[in-house]
Amino acid sequence: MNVMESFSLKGKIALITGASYGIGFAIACALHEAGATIVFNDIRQELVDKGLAAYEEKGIKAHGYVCDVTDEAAVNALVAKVEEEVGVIDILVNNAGIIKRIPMHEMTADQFRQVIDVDLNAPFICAKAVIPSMIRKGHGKIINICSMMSELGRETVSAYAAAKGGLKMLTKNIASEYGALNIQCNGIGPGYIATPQTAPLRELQPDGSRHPFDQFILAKTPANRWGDPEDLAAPAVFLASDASNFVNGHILYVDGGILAYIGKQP
Ligand code: NAP
Ligand code: GCO
Repeated sequence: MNVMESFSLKGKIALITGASYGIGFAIACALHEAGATIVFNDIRQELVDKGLAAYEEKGIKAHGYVCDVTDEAAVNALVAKVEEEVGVIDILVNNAGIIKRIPMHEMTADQFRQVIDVDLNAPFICAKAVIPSMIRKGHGKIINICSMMSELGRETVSAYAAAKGGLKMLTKNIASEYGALNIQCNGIGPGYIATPQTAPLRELQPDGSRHPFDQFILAKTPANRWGDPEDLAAPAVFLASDASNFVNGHILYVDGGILAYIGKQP
């Protein structure tokens, strides 16, 4: 096959979870540019409407649904509805996620469970829902949005790190379990990306100076900048396409070099 053609997603149907804005939206736009039909969900109608308007503005006719990815019955119903109204899902991007920044000794078990539920249990639920049709169709691509916290810890994000570390291993296990059936499951590990999720870490100080965490991230990132959601676009197309057919169980870190670097010397 022609190399450039192997990146084409023409005729493919992609479901990207939690993709009304931010990283999911940028990935969905990229998959569309490569030829895929875009299906997304979000947790509230208001977000789905906002997403639909944003896709339309980019000339993309996306299919948007309300669905809580932690609700197994709702996810199964969503997948059945998408199969009926759009077609069988070829590509699943598990993007929906939450974070709670709370010191571990102050975090309740319930708060810990909420993060694990959205960031780890939900990717299991969504992958489980699409795999049977992928097996019948003879191929499938699952991309799990992991994190720096799949590899590293830091203060206040115990639940998030536990979930994203678990998601890395779920990725490897799906690859192991279904690789022989031509299903590839890989992860993308974004570095620090400028989205609403990280906005509190980038807020300007009252005196107009950069937030200390913002300065910390710049000093930890060889690229010397925060990532943009668009930085994840082409890596997602690679992992969604035939170009990556022999790549399975891999986490592609798109982090401006954070994981390679000890940090700026004083
Ligand atoms: P985000 O705020 O985490 O966006 C995630 C989307 O998922 C939001 O629209 C959110 O809705 C939705 N969502 C939350 N819970 C849901 C549920 N139960 N069911 C369905 N949808 C739900 O923004 P983001 O920064 O673009 O993050 C996207 C993914 O990348 C997440 O998995 C995140 O952990 C990961 N990530 C982010 C960064 C970063 O630096 N930004 C880096 C590495 C990894 P609401 O708006 O209502 O919350
Ligand atoms: C935090 C951040 C991170 C990032 C991202 C890093 O509080 O440290 O929110 O966890 O969002 O996941 O890859």
